[in-house]
Amino acid sequence: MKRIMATLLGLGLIACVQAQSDNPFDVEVIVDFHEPWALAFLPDGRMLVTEKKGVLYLLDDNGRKFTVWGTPDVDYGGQGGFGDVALHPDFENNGLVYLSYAEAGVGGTRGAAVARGQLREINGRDTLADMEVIWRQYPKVLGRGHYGHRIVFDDDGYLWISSGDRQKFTPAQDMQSNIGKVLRLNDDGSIPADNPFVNYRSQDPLVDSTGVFGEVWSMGHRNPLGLAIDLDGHAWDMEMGPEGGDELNRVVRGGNYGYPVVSNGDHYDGREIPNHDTDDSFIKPAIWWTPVVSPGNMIVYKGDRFGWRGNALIAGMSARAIVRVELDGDEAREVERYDMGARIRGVFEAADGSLYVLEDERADSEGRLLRLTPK
Ligand SMILES: [Ca+2]
Ligand SMILES: [Ca+2]
Repeated sequence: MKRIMATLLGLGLIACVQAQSDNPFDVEVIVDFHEPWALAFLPDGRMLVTEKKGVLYLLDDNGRKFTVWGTPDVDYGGQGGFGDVALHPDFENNGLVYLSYAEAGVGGTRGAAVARGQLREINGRDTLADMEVIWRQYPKVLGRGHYGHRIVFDDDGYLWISSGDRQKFTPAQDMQSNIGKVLRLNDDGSIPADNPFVNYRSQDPLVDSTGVFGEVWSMGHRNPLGLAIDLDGHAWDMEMGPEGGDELNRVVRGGNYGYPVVSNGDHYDGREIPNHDTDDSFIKPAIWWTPVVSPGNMIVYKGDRFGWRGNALIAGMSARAIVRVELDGDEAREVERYDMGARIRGVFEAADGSLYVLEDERADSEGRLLRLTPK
């Protein structure tokens, strides 16, 4: 069967094959990538796509890929490498592109970082010039998991970063670190004066992590791979749970989402984590999933083309599907699930309301870019 599918793909008949699905959209295969992670649309219709191993591509209208130069070195391995890509809200005037990625530290430690540079053509090559790091996970730790590092701008121009717990559990509840948190920054990485913990001070006089407290918007997050702003300008995060217990949260100012004290999943070694309903001091998820979805990313759909305006769309890796969720105030419910037949790393909305999808991997590819249009 795989061989037949591959042959059909080679003949360009995939649209015909996939049209037999019940999904309310047609699927067009644009181009192949190797471990793609994120995508951002330029105002002229071209796209930036990150590959985890550390390559940033510009993709033109014809699906041709051009390497972008000047990007930072990444620590590739495990869950680490290039992460997200986002444009500054005023990109048309300042050309600024933001990248998140895993960065090596001393003694085998690692951490996510966010850098920005200006997209320019230099000597005929698309280049990110004047790259500067504007944020780092603190502290760097051993291991290559749970970076999180989705980045998104809200309607007021603040930069939001989801910072995973790095598989270290307790730092998600520890204000000496910015891991296991959702963060809100100014576009240059500085701390907005109205963030909830700007006046927090450590009780330990030996601790000097000045600046880290102020970045925090909410805490107690595990591995938030989905981060999106809804139609009201409010942030939501979608987290991978441990064994079970993926969760969607409306992220409120100063909120504590409970990890690792509570989770509707449990540890992989079988040890139980008390469920959310055992402790009212933490905010409960708007939705939780067991069996899990394993989110790649999440958007809130803002166009008109699909009739899904205001809904969250979650890229499901283990679910091998796009999960559509209705958001209503601080409540949410899953309304439909679209089987994609592959692990889905990301779903992205173009200016015209069409959807682009990055696959994580499949039998015959390491990750294709698809375009979805309503039937
Ligand atoms: Ca939680
Ligand atoms: Ca549990």
